[in-house]
Order: sequence, then structure tokens, then C-alpha cells
Amino acid sequence: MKRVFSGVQPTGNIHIGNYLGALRQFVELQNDNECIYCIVDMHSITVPQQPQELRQHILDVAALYLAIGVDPKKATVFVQSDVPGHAELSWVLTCSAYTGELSRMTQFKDKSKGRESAPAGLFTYPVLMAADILLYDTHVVPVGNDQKQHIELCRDLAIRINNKYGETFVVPEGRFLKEGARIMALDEPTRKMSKSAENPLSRISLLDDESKIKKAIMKSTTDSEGEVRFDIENKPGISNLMNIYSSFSSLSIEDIQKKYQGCGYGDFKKDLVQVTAEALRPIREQYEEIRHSQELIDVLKEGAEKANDISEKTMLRVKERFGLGFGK
Ligand code: AQP
Repeated sequence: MKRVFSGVQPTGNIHIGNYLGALRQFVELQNDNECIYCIVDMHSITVPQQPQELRQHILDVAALYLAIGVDPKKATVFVQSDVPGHAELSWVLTCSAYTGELSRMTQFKDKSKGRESAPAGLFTYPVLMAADILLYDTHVVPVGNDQKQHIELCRDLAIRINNKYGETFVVPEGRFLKEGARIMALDEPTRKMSKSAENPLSRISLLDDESKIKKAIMKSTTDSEGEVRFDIENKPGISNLMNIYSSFSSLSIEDIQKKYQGCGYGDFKKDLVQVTAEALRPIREQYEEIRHSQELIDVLKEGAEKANDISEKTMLRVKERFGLGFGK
């Protein structure tokens, strides 16, 4: 059985990009694999957070995991900072990473753009992510394809350490979906949809009701041609909407193109509102049931215990390979 690990930051506004690129895979994978799903709160403090809000957002993401269908009987769900091994391993990996490779990470470049000096945590973010993955002897990491570069770095670190210190880590593979792998912002379809973007109409959050979904889709940026045709280069807006439509329905991009031949964007967008609202309604309903339940707290406590058991074993192995500690 393969071990699967992934995580989402509790930075609020979990959106359909997070869902279609990553979270949707969590449910699919839990039946045939040993899955570990984390709420990566330590990653979220690489940018400023309000402490009270962060606590709430941690529980929001945990509830969303369960609402989309992650089953705590099959998968381990926990909060990153409840397992000290993440920070411990992150330091060990930091000592094997190079500033040159970290400064090539596009996410760091994007998030530090225009600043004279950026938080060091933003720079070492991918090392912490590598620690998250390697701590659990992970084989498969389901993520959106914006994370390809980080997964590559994680693999490089694992291989580098295995070569230098002897077999220490499993070298993981990223799992990227073809459809929905990268959902773009609705107002600016050349940028990825993001939780932290200022314009709330740039995204559809998983908990948005039909009226919010309608507002965001009807106002989304398209082009003046008015033809529902998939062409990422020249028609990024409509292509992104077609991608969302296809991901939430049983229709392929070609089916959608045929269905809306000769129709304007208005009709297509109205249908997309319906398709999206229908897909998100059950998630919202489940979420309301779970969010303030004791069950949620129990799941996180139990998850942290299980995750700690696995991570302690890995850290013993790592310390032994690196000669750390006095060898009790
Ligand atoms: N636009 C996207 N399309 C497809 N997948 C996406 N993911 C993020 N944005 C898209 C995937 O969602 C998972 C969780 O993301 P995260 O919270 O760990 O961090 P992120 O990639 O930084 O997400 P955001 O939305 O852009 O958040 P902010 O604005 O806070 O930085 C990951 O698997 C990611 O690939």
C-alpha cells in the first residue's frame, strides 16, 4: 500500500482551485492508499496572520476536509504544528539545501516581489514542505501543478541526502491532475486563483452560495470574440471557465465546445453558475454539520497522535544517519 501525504494552508477562503487541483484527489486516493492529510498552519505564518482568525481557519480547513468526503476512518487528518517532527526535520533539510536553489522558486519570487527584504520563512517555505512530505515516508503527493517546482526540490533533497548519508528517505512523486490542475483567477485569468488575492470576485470559495457564485462568474473576464472555444493562449478567460465547467460536470472540453456552439458567453456563464452551485451545495451542507462538532476535535487529536507515532520513527532514523543526539 502506498503512503499519500498532502496539506492545505489555513489561510481562509479555500477556493475551487484548491479543490479541483488538490483536495478532490484526497477523497479518490483514500480507498487504496494510506493517506495523511495535514492542515499546514506553520506554512501559513510565512505571511502575517491574526492569531484568533488563524485558529478558526485551522478548524475551517479540517471541517472542509471532512465535508468534501475525507473519511477519518480511512485517512489521518491533523494539524502540522501538533507534530514537532515537521520543524525538526525542516532544520535538518535546511542544512542540505542551497540558497541558490531556493532563490529560483517562483512562489518565493512572486511573494517577495517588490520587497527589499522578505521574511526568511517565505524563502525556506519549500524546505518545510519537503519536511512535511519526507517525514511520513510518502510515495505520492497529490497537489496542484503550481507545486511542481516544490515537489522537484523535495525529491532533490531526498536523493541528495540518501546519496550522502545512506538510504534515509523515500523519494516521493507528485500527483497532478490533467483537468483542473491549475484554475486561474476569474478577474485576471493569466494568474492562478489564490486565497490571498485582494479581489473576492477573483475566486469562488468552496462555501460560497449561489448568489456569490453568480456574481463572480457573471463578472469574470473573457474576451470580445464571444465564441465558447478552448484556447488557453488567446482566450485564457473562457478556457478557464470551460475547465471549471468540465471539472464539475461529466462533460469534456470538446462536449462543452459543441454544446455551446453559436451561443454567447451569457448562456454559457448562466449554466456554469448552475453546475458550480450544484457541485458545491453538498459540501456546504456537510460543512455546516461538522464545523462546530466535537467529532472534528476528536479527529484532529487522534490524527496528531498517529502522525506523531510515524514522525518519531523517521526522526530517530534521520538523527542516526546524521549523528545527531547522544544516541539513547
Ligand atoms: N489556482 C489553483 N489551481 C489548482 N490548484 C491550486 N492550488 C492552489 N491554487 C490552485 C493547490 O491547492 C493546494 C493547497 O494550496 P495551499 O493552501 O497550500 O497554498 P497555495 O498553493 O499557496 O494556495 P493559494 O490559494 O494560492 O493560497 P495563498 O494565496 O494563501 O498563497 C495545493 O496543492 C496547491 O497546489
